[in-house]
Amino acid sequence: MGDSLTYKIIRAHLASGEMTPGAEIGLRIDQTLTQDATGTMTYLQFEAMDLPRVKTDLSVSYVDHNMLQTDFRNADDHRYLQSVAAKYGILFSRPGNGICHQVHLERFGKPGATLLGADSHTPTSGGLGSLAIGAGGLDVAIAMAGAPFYVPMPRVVRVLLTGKLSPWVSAKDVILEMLRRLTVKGGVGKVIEYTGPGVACLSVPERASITNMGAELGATSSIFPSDDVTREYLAAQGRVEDWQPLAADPDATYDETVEIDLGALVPLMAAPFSPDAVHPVAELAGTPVQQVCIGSCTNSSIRDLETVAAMLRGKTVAPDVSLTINPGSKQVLTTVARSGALGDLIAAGARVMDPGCGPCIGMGQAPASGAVSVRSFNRNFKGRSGTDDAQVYLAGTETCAACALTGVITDPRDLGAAPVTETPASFQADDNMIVRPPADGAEIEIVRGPNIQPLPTRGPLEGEIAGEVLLVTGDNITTDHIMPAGAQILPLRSNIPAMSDFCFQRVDPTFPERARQAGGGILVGGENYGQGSSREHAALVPMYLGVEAVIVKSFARIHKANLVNVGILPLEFADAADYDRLAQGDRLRIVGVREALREGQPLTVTNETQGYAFQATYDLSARQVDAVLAGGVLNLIKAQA
Ligand code: MIC
Ligand code: SF4
Repeated sequence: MGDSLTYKIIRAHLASGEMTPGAEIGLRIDQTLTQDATGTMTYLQFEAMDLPRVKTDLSVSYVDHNMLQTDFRNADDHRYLQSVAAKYGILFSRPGNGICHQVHLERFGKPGATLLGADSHTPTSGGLGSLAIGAGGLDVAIAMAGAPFYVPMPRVVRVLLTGKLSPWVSAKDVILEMLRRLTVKGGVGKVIEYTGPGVACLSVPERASITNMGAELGATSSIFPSDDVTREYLAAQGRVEDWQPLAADPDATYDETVEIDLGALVPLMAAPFSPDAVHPVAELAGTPVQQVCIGSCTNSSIRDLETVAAMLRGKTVAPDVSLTINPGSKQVLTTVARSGALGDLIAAGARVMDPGCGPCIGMGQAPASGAVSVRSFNRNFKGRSGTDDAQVYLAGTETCAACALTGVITDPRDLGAAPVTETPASFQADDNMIVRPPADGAEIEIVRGPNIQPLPTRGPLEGEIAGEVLLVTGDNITTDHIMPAGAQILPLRSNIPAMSDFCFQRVDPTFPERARQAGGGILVGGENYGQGSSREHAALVPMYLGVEAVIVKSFARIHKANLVNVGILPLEFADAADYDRLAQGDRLRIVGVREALREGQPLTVTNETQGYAFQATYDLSARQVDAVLAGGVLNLIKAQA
């Protein structure tokens, strides 16, 4: 029996553990990436490890999320990141160079390499055959220190692609179809591996749109083989030497198979407020649209912008629509500027902005009250756009441009013949906005503005956890619910005390005050708790507010790892029915915690308010138990040193 591509790359990077699905493995990491919103915490943690230099083959620090610079804080963060990069041997991608995932795909992603990124959409580089995984900042800091990354050995899903996309149907529709079938928790614990004859019809940026949004399935990663199409892409990037052919063995075995006939797909769209609320565009057609946003790490490639330009050429954006465009990178922007497509976009009335995340993370361009916004992005969680009651839909670039032209949700197939765009044979590959570190950074001073506050810490886990249930949430709670982003809060990413005022702001604005009054407590949630962003702030801030345990029906992977990393105990209901009995304000007590964790025994949780007890379990490796007992991974590392 042969290996899947996922198994081949894992086998080549296995540092510890058995390749049994669900069991913890240690993976050697070749490359890391960070972005500014998660980067400051990551590097504060790397600094705490007291090493002279990173030990990876390549580490890149990108600035792409927060570039509004409404005051000194944001610019201070950029300066801090640039100085840290120079000191520790990290490449620094300057603001304006583009979205981390797009730039990494263009300039650094490598078939067969492992990439760990402090951002959930890191699997974008899976589009060229890299095993790319998103993680919390501390895990990335540890990888930069040369230690393995620990993750449950994934199950591997084979997606067999057959046929060929019809005109007006794009790669985005492939991943929306996956979300329609598997839902936002369908990928948890799995790597999604794309195979089959349909693969060859997809370009690398199209493959990357698909692997990017595998994050919305909750998947550990998504990956395409490295073939002639990959070779051509890398050659056009002037780095054909990074290419190697890679694919699953012909007799590879998989845990699951999903079949998609590309030819049978139609333009799809995710309705508010979840990326898996997928419908054919035709079903939603006619709804008036007030905003269209094109960009984000999912759909901001040269192909995307050339397609929009071809559709808009000589026309004008509908009078009630504001169309914004964020190119994915400087390379994309320069290419469309030189080809003339940029002129077509501007002439048609598009508002062209910085290459960066922009409206995707609520950094400007918040829609009007109750407005319908159609976006080529990957997340439409309530309030993420900056407007609580905005109705955000997710679609491919073709559908977005069609809506911008007509002012209503429009199936692009109603517009006649699809535009034909040409991919340039070589790209504007210029790394002049990447600052390379000096050979020796010992003399470099790290520059810290007043917004960069020290990391909060906690002591070891006590033998007894007692406290009140601070909040009971439903299923699929995202890290955007726990720790929102946006223009008001992102500048505080290096300042946990200041961020804590916004914890669970959109779920219950009284939460931070109540948590402080109660001196901490316990959180309760449903299925897939903590899906979405990798931001470790969603664990650090509750820890700072005194949360000691989170009890849920199930966790999303990255958030659970982040809880362990900061020393919050992640527990699961042994019987999901117990979730229904708990109420906010109930006092819970768990005794003998340390012994039970050491022996791998379930915990008994006594509800003192209602007078009953229930069982809670946990799925933690021995390493994770040690981390929780120590009060977090940094405490553990210090103790071991
Ligand atoms: C996101 O898309 O939510 C982000 C912002 O890129 C996050 C990272 C962050 O919160 O800084 C992610 O996806 O991990
Ligand atoms: Fe940036 Fe949006 Fe991509 Fe996150 S999902 S990295 S905010 S573009």
